Amino acid sequence: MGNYYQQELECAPREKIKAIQDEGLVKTVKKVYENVEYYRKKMDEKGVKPEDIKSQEDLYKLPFLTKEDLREAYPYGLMAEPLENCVRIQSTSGTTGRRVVAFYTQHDIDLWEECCARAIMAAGGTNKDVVQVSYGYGLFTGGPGLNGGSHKVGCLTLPMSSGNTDRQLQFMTDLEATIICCTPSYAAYLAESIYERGIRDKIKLKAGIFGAEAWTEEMRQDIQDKLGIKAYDIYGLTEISGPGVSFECEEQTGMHINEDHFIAEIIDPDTGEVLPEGSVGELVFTSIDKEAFPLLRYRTRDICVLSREKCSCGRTHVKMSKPMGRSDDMLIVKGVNVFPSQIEQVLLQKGLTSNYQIIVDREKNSDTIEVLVEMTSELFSDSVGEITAKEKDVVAGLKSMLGIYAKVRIVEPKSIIRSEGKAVRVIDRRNLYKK
Ligand code: DLL
Repeated sequence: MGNYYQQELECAPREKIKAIQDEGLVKTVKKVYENVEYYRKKMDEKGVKPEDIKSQEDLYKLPFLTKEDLREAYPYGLMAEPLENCVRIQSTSGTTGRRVVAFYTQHDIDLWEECCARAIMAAGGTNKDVVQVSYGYGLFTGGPGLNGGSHKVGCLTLPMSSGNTDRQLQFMTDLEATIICCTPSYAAYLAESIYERGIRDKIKLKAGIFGAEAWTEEMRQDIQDKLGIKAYDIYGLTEISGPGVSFECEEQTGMHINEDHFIAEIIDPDTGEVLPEGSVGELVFTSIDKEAFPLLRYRTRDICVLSREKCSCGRTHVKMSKPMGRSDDMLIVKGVNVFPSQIEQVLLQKGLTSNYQIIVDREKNSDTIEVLVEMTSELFSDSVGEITAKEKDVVAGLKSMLGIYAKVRIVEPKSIIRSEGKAVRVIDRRNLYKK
């Protein structure tokens, strides 16, 4: 039987979970209606009052919330607590301008870190473990979330943050880290570096907790074989708290959603209709016990399936499959959320055309992104030197917009294939989503 952080809640009978969800939902709806004008307006527009929501069977009556709402309400428009009660913000990576910002009270931080503690214990973690946290720290939720979870379990925590592979490997071997938390692509890169350096026998890892981006079963197998560990998936998003919204147990057949904190629905991304259990659709979350930033029916844009099949680990919380794709065009490149529209904005700002193509690939387990853009007729007559200077200028513009390096190639007019219907803006050669 499993290793739990909060066994009573993680393995609670369904009726108990439903009771917790119903109570939390009613409370949260009332709270946001009374304290957040943005919600009040949205609910009034839909003609729904807090009294109409008596249990999760009434959830469908509430309006959806999207990333656009969060951007519109930026920065404080959705905060449900007075500022003096809030202690932290986190934010999504890579977007300039109107970012998505989430707020936390101390209660919200505790709740989030407890979810991460559950994930660490589900991966076999105890207070005897040395946990190396190699997700980025800062506005990104990966580092702070797993760091907090590791503290709660009582593990010795190495707050490495991302990058600097030499230093990562030195600490990993010197301190004999037993659990590593990072993106799956970085885990694969670390595995390769360990072999290159011939230090495999110095590695004491037993488990890895990998998420923040899509990864395949083949990648899991490869990382497990190379490092001799069990590799666990972890899912989450900044808007809902961060990593740990759901996590894998030893069965490795999907991620348990922390249902005592979040209600999950699957909807048809085109019509918004709630789909029956077992359907593939867009995942929607409602938080039921967050104070500062409770979100009702937040559309994640992640496509997946939920399963209530009994799990051998003893946990009763519903499981979600690995995300199978997105219902919008967001890409995750080097752990950074990238929208093609941001790239287009930079190209147009720099006087280029909107005939472009984005090619995402993976070389040596590291994501690469290349932007091909057709030159304008004015540029066509320019010298090679001028074109190279323009490319560099766009590289700098993209770096400042996205925070990552993207290769830029200015190509001849009309050389990017035109499609009959929707333009094919993105070619993702990584094939990370299972079809
Ligand atoms: O990526 C939070 C996180 C940090 C999760 C560390 C796991 C580990 P955001 O930057 O807001 O938050 O990005 C959220 O990333 O909607 C998914 O599309 C994607 N994503 C997150 N985890 C997974 C996963 C963090 N395990 C967006 N598999 C989400 C596939 C994932 N995609």
